[in-house]
Amino acid sequence: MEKLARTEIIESLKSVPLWTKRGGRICRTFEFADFVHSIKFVIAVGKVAEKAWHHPDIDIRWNKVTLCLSTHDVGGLTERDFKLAREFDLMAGASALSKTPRTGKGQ
Ligand code: HBI
Repeated sequence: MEKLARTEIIESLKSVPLWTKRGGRICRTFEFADFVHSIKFVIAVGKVAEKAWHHPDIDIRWNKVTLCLSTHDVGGLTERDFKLAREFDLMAGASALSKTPRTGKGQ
């Protein structure tokens, strides 16, 4: 899969407004009710990531989970990263215990 150009990244970021570009990665911090719900989310993320064979960097801090995505092979971002980011957004939105405010924008 091809590395996205700067303008393509700006365009793709519109589909995941809660994610920010940090260097060559896109990241989002998800907030949950407590540690148990963070872990449940991470387990669900792990299953989806393994199936897609595309794995986010994961940082767990009690009720907050930060996911970062990049495509190592190309040394940057591809459509695979954005596709998975959108999937993780849907999963968090579907979790009754997610504390992410529902803006109705892009979700
Ligand atoms: N996960 N996020 C991410 N990016 C990759 O490029 C990637 C991955 N998981 C497995 C994978 N690449 C494999 O193709 C090998 O690089 C191990």
